[in-house]
Amino acid sequence: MLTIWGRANSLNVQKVLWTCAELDLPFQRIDAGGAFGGTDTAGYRVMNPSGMVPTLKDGDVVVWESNVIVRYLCATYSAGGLCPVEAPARFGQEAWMDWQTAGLWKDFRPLFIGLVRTPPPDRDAAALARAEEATARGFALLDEALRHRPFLGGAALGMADIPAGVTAHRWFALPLDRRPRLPALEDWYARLTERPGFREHVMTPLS
Ligand SMILES: N[C@@H](CCC(=O)N[C@@H](CS)C(=O)NCC(=O)O)C(=O)O
Repeated sequence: MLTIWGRANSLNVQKVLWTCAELDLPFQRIDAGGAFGGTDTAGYRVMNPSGMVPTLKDGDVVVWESNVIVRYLCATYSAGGLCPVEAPARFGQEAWMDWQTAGLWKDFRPLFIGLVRTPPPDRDAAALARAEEATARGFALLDEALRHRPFLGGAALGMADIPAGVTAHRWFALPLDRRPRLPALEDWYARLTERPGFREHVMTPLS
């Protein structure tokens, strides 16, 4: 049985929960982070030096950093499935995963936090407009990649779709005044919404 530490409304925790669902892996989830706290203790920091969520324990193996946890689960339990065996295909997917953290979410996070977790009087309209533009550019890049294939790694869902898919859900669910039409991205997102694990763990109210 896997153990996952992290609050269920966290984007990074949702990546791990959805991955477990895709792989039919049973897990217990322990609320941690945000209002739940629990990430400042010495015991937690031994498992996850960053003091963030999520953290995964699989027997004696402890893994932290959400996209690394997704890679670990896919490589361990779905080699040749969600995680390609051949290096070119595998690292092609890994690139999208690193880009989700270092590019797409970095640009999108201020917009998400500003619109969902910041009271209207405290919002910085100029910063939100900049983040909205940068985020739209990021999703346009994903749209371009998805024009010639149904999923980021090719014909079937792969591990690269998980971080990007969780991020896309937040973008589509945000009450934005304008959102560019990105047909390939919209079709891919529609395919994700058909998956029970995505519906259960990712398509939850924004908070
Ligand atoms: N790069 C880290 C980022 C983790 C992260 O930022 N987690 C957030 C939740 S999405 C967190 O722990 N925030 C503090 C808290 O919830 O107490 C990862 O991908 O795991």
